[in-house]
Amino acid sequence: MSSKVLLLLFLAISSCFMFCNAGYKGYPKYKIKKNTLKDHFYRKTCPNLEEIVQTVIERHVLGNPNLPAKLIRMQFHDCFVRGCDASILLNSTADNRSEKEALPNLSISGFEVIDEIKEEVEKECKRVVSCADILAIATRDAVSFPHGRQLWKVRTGRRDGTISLVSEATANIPSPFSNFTVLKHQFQMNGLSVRDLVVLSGAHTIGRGHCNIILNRLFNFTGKGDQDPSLNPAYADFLRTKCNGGPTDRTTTVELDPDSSFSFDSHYFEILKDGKGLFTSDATLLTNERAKHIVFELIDPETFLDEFAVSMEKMIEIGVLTSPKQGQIRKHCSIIN
Ligand code: HEM
Ligand SMILES: *[C@@H]1O[C@H](CO)[C@@H](O)[C@H](O)[C@H]1NC(C)=O
Ligand SMILES: *[C@@H]1O[C@H](CO)[C@@H](O)[C@H](O)[C@H]1NC(C)=O
Ligand SMILES: *[C@@H]1O[C@H](CO)[C@@H](O)[C@H](O)[C@H]1NC(C)=O
Ligand SMILES: *[C@@H]1O[C@H](CO)[C@@H](O)[C@H](O)[C@H]1NC(C)=O
Ligand SMILES: CC(=O)N[C@H]1CO[C@H](CO)[C@@H](O)[C@@H]1O
Repeated sequence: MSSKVLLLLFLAISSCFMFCNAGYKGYPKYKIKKNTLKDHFYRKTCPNLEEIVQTVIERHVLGNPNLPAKLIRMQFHDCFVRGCDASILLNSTADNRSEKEALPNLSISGFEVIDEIKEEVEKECKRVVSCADILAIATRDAVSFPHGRQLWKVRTGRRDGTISLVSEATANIPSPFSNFTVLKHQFQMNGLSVRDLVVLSGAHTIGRGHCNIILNRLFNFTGKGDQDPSLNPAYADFLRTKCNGGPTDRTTTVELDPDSSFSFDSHYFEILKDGKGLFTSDATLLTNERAKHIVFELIDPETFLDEFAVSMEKMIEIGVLTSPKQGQIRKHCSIIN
């Protein structure tokens, strides 16, 4: 090849590095790239880290069985905005409203548990362990606790971001009203496949959602006082006994996976198949043939847990900051240093 061709090739490739990830519609440019997380990043600098996290988490989960759902949702929201950099943990400042304030954060809680773990960790390993890693380990341990084994692997070495903007949360966190095409795209933007989308939606096997998010499906789907035809009619009747279209709908919640909302299992895919997915974003997984096929595969309990581990291990490494030049190790998880 002539040197001119090589130069052109080089220019094409290097400009792609700079611009190909440029995102769409105001998405921030997270680099989806190979990172340098390690199996035991803190082996030397904080050997007891995992034990400390596990001890605090188990105590809290025993007292609050909702915590696993709160934390895994927090982890998802963190990773979808600027990568898994603990930006979700930051408080608003005088200048900037932070991600926590975004509407999609509705009902995210558990921040104080992360703060408590950080405090414990700081006592033993001062300014060594990132809040992003603590969130990842804490989430894994909270969800895993009832199973008596770690459900997925958490590699470590993330650093903490310094920016948290409400506008980015609003733009990047998937909406419960979205259709399959939009969700697929949002996951793709984060390096996640259709399979990951379906598998990770399985996290809706635990936890609850607010009535006001499903009112359209129950009462006025097309503006003609009708209900969403993709919602199981008997289940819609049941939901209307909880969500009545009144003012309490802002605070009333219903289970995402009825009768099984504390067990992290494949039951979500069972009910989804029966038209009992709570949100449009759940039901829409049946509107695509490939996704629907995956839904049916995931009804098998062991397939679900195995695949969830694979997809979760991908999700928790989205856009991580790993170079010492990037980000920082926060002292307090809710403010930058
Ligand atoms: C596919 C796109 C997704 C959408 C549109 C979505 C949307 C929502 C919404 C609207 C809620 C209810 C919030 C409330 O009313 O308080 C919710 C709850 C929840 N989501 Fe998702 N979610 C998605 C994916 C995920 C993923 C990937 C995870 C985790 C891996 C997850 C975990 C949870 C959990 C555990 C809850 C229950 C939270 C609680 O009990 O407080 N979701 N989700
Ligand atoms: C962040 O906000 C929470 C809740 O408002 C508060 O409890 C916490 O003390 C704040 N963090 C810092 C470091 O001020
Ligand atoms: C607010 O966010 C902007 C954009 O990230 C940043 O440049 C600015 O320093 C932030 N201000 C504060 C007080 O955090
Ligand atoms: C999905 O939603 C987007 C945004 O609302 C819309 O532009 C698109 O037409 C929808 N796609 C389908 C297949 O309904
Ligand atoms: C249903 O939606 C339509 C169109 O948005 C609206 O005009 C109508 O008042 C709604 N009906 C009820 C009962 O909320
Ligand atoms: C936990 C948390 O910070 N929730 C916030 C989410 O956004 C709403 C609306 O802006 C705030 O009122 C909540 O405080």
